[in-house]
Amino acid sequence: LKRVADDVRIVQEEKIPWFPKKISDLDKCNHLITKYDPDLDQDHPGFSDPEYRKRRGIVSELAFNYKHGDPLPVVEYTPEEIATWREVYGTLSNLYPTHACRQFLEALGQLESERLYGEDKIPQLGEVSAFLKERTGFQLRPVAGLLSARDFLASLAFRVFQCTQYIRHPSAPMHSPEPDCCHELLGHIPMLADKEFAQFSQLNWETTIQNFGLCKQNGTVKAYGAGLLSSYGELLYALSNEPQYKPFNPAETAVQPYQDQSYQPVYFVSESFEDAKHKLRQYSSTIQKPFSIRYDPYTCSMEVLDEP
Ligand code: NLE
Repeated sequence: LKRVADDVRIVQEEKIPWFPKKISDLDKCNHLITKYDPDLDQDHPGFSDPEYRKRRGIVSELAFNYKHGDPLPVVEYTPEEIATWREVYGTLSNLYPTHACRQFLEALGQLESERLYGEDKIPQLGEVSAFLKERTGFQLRPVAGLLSARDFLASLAFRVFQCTQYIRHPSAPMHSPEPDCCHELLGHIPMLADKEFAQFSQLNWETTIQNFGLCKQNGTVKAYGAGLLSSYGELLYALSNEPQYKPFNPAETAVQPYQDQSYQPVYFVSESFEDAKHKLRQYSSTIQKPFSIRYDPYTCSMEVLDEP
């Protein structure tokens, strides 16, 4: 009898597409979407700059070679790269007080007072990962470019955030078509230092809202999406009266395509993080799954549970 039960179990498991079950499985979550990278996207500001493409390739190589448990790679940034960072950081800093949500401003303030963030150096992943680990248990690993949504979200389920380390092209500091270290460090990291937001993220907060979300705070609309917080151009645009706003609604947001080449036509506004979390939970409970999973934080692994 037992053998029959085991056979049934095997058949069931084969139908389930592969997903990482332990944190070291994230070494296999490295599928990139290459349509926005400078080798393929003719509109990428670095497309016709072979030096830039070579440098981006070298930095990406560090991520390709990385295995779970290795120390996070250190990149020696060039003076030109630091100048790009300075421009992005300096310009965005002027907008944050009026445009960014409270949680972002608090975390950025901490990163600055601990001297991890400032205009003069590009923060290294190792020290930023230690900062996050202490606050919300999030940790970083390097990634070579824009990840598939599946791999990106699977990593979040382990409280691992995959970070690019190369920097955007100096000719276009105010908007990058692909993620780069400015996007990760300025857009995502401060939000991941907030306990509640970290929890949403682990719940597989989907990618559109993670990058382009807005929320109401004290009666005004503020940005928390990372793609906005790292792009001076889009941050201004998103909070102007040009784009369309819709209330955050997971069923609609989940299927709204986003595009990185330019700004979004529609932004979703949450009443509050609390409300957004509630809506997301409700929505997730409607998704049909043949099994459920539980994350075990002691072993950093997923337990697959049979549906009762
Ligand atoms: N457009 C963003 C920026 O300029 O920082 C990057 C978006 C990556 C999804």
